[in-house]
Amino acid sequence: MVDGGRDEKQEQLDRWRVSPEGAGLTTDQGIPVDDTDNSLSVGERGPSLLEDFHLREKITHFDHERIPERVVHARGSGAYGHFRVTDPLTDYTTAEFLCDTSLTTPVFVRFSTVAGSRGSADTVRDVRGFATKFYTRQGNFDLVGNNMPVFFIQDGIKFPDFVHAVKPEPASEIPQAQSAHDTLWDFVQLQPETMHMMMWLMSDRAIPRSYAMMQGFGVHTFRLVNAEGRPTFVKFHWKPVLGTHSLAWDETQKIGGKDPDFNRRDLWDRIEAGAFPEFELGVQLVPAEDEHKFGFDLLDPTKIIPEEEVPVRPVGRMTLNRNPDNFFAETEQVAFHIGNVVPGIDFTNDPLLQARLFSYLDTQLIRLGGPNFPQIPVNRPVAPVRNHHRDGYHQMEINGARSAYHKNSLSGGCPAVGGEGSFTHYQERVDGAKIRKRSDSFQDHYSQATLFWNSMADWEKEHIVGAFRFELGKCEQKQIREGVVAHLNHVDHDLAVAVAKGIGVDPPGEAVIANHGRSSPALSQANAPAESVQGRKIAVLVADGVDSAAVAAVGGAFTERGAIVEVLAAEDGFVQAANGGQVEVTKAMPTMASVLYDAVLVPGGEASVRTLAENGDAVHFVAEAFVHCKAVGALDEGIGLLERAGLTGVRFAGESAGGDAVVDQGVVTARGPGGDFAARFVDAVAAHRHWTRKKSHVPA
Ligand code: HDE
Repeated sequence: MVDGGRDEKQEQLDRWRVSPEGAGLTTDQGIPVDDTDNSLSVGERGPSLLEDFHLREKITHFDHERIPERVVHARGSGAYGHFRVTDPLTDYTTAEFLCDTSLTTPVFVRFSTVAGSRGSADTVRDVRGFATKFYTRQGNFDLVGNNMPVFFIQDGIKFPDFVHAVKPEPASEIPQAQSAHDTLWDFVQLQPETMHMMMWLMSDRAIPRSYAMMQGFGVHTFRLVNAEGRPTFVKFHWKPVLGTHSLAWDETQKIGGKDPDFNRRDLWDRIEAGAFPEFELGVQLVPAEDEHKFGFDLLDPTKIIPEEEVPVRPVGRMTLNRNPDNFFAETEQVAFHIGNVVPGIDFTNDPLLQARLFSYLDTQLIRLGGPNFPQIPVNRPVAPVRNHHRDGYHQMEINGARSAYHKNSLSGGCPAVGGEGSFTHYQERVDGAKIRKRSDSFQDHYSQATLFWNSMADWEKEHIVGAFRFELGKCEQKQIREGVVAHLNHVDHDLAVAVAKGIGVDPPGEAVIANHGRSSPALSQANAPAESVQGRKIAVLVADGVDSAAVAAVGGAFTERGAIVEVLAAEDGFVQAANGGQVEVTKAMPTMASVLYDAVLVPGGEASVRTLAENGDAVHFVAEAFVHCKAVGALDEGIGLLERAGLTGVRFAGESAGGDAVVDQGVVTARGPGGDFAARFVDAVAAHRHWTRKKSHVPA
């Protein structure tokens, strides 16, 4: 278990950590057990006895092992870490963890998918939750965000409708963890406020390569309040240090079968390997007097503030450096609540946010079985907790005070209220009639969807069109397909036509609204940092006769940069190298697949490549990696396997290349020793994917 740093939260958790080492088996009452494999019975073949307290206790506890899964975000993975502020926000907030650069604040983060059940696959098309609990000295602050900066609906009262639409259909409970079905898209066509979020959901953001390569957003506009009581609007952003990168759609579906735990495993392995995921916290700050200066309402959660209008100011860094010891105790029982704020951070009247303030505590009462869930170790603040709450299911504390009320004189008036540093709600003046009406300032549902579309690179647009076609193509009702296309025609005419053509809907004749032409480059993943290979996985395909020196040299170039190199052969064990030595096989090819790697390398060695060329798994491996736009590398005879895999139309190193690498569309090849192959191949892997590659001719 890697523990990248001790802090006060870890020390607190130590009190509850247990280990079986050196211990004998006991009942829950501490009675040593003589036999846990045979129940107490009358004779060897007779009935079991009710007095077998160990049997009854063991079965009863087992029967009660499950708690309700989260109604949304049921599938998730968590990790501990810490946060440090680098650029203090003292002018804006009294939240100490955002002001004091000497502080290290422990955190627990849970990443999740939204629609699927606890056992669903990681790589489905979905929003990802990104919830962070900061254990600050002023109490817990929970930033319960997503990896997309907007939401499907504007008012929380629509949340049950939305979730019922996206969840499996009520009669059949089909489909699991999929948005591609009639009820979701019926909801969308009748609720055009969803359109901006649907653009994000149909983009590659919905299929992240790794939780360490995903942005996070607080979504709502919050409020910071400084020592003088001055408020500032704020949007919270997490930016992954490794850049924001995604999988290919076809790949995600295959991974769903090959390794449904793909993102969970990736997070776990990164932390165990010491390649700790890191995120920069950023804020967009808007002075209170600028509230109405935008062309949209700051309280509308279907809108972003474009980064070009209000830059994201980096203020701190979070590192995730410790895996949980027990999934249930920590990741399953962690309870996030958007209402957990510390002095200096406050809410706004965003109607989605307001409804959330009710929902999280309510859901935790049912999920965790009573009001004492904040006493569960992972949920406990490191700040002291003293109040007059008493009793309830699973009360862990033995509170010796005679008085459980305020005011009291019997406990010296304690715990006292209103001390220094108490939370004081921002005193916003609000005045109005009680009405049920959506503000007129919330009525523009298309222009930011258009902004998103305009900001995409051509390949991102292709992926979006493909996603709409896939999802709508799964809808049985033609009128739903037509309804969505009609909305897309408000976003962008070309988009609507391209989608319509793929799903048997008449393309709209002309645009409803002219595209405003504005874009925001920060929205495109084409502009994400792509310099590091940390945590990337490279498959090296080998057979007897492989050039082991090439495996060692290229492999070394990756491992020293924090990447993971795995040697795959038809069978596990060792292969004989051309020079007489042995190369250890990491995994047998039939147990793996190209979709579980970021890149593939075929080293030279005539006999090795001849064998691989006869192996359908190996040939398919290369072809599929190519089709998924991954970096593909080959040395010397290894280039023959690329040819065998049908990679025509790519320029390879010729016989006279003289050692230096030839790079074409992310395919890196070289012949002869002494060249720059390793460095160029590292660059090709760091670039993540070569999305503009011409690949439709390769069958995979
Ligand atoms: Fe949540 N959401 N949500 N949500 N949400 C839950 O709380 C809810 C919304 C988010 O890893 C639930 O403890 C309502 C937006 C995350 O444990 C529940 C509304 C955003 C997680 C709930 C929203 C989120 C949840 C289910 C509309 C991004 C997982 C279990 C008013 C800013 C936290 C639970 C974890 C979980 C309600 C909308 C993010 C039912 C009513 C917007 C990351 O309380």
